[in-house]
Amino acid sequence: MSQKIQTLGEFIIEYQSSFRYSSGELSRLINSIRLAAKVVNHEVNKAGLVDILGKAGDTNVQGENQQKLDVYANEKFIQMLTNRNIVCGIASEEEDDFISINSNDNNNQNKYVVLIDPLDGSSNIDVNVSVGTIFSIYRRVTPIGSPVSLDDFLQKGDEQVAAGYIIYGTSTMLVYTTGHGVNGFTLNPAIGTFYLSHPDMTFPNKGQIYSVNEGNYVHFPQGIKDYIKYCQQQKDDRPYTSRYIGSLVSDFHRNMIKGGIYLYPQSAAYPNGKLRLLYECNPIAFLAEQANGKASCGTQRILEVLPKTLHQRSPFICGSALMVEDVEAFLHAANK
Ligand code: AHM
Ligand code: MG
Repeated sequence: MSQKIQTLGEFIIEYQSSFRYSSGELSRLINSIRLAAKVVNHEVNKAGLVDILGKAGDTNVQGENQQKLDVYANEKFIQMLTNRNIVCGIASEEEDDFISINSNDNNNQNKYVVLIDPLDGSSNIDVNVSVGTIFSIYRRVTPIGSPVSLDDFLQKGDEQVAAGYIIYGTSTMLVYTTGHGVNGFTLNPAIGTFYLSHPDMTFPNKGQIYSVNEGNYVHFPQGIKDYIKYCQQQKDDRPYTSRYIGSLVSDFHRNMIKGGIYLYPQSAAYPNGKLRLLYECNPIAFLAEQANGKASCGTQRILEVLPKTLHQRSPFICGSALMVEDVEAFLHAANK
């Protein structure tokens, strides 16, 4: 039986009516992300060939070195979303403050804000390892036509309208959800078209992969240490396999397909966890839940956490549902 080949563009049009609020605006927004993804992909693929590697010399709001491609990706995504006039505000890992679009002329009738990590895991670029873009989309809470405010960005993850990532790996994929499951599209670089390659992606309920930076082991909470020991124990389907790329999108992507769990708990360097709640944890958590997985900060669903600041960090435990439940149980037992 021949399978219908569908491009991302066709898919967006076909499923537009199933969006929570259907006006075509969200479709145009996802289309812009698709376009920016292709532009960034082109540059990422050239990274080994042209003199673009190395530090740009700036540091971002978290005090970390920015790679040149971080800067490039940040500019491209912001440009694409701004020029096409489809959002009213953008927050980025690489920007101290959110960006309000057309806030002075009261003409901005757009209702969506985007939060983005333009190039996550960028320390991997120098060594030719996969990196990713993560995005999260909300409806604004302030009145349409007024300037956006911080409240538009500080919404619980549960309020997300859409979220996704682009993985620049052995092939480039765009994976996203609008709250109706998760679908993955692979780029054919020869013609610049994304094709539906992974329809309805789901986590196996349980897997045998754990992904964590074990170099931080001694600083982890006791419950996490206990869980890691449990993963290593010779019993039943254990020991599990340890796989850690150090690039959230890639680790998540592999675990979703094969079954597994990603952990970034509190550590000495990052007492509140390293990952940013708004543009790293929330979009990945939304995808995880839409794919039958789970995401937790240890004591609560990530999507229920009420954000207080734009660049807030959170411990992050995400993956196959039964494995996340196991970690929560270990944490609970250790805290008794
Ligand atoms: P970044 O936003 O500075 O790239 O940091 C986020 C990345 C994640 O992709 C990855 O999972 C994690 O940091 C790796 O951190 P570490 O090197 O501490 O293990
Ligand atoms: Mg990041």
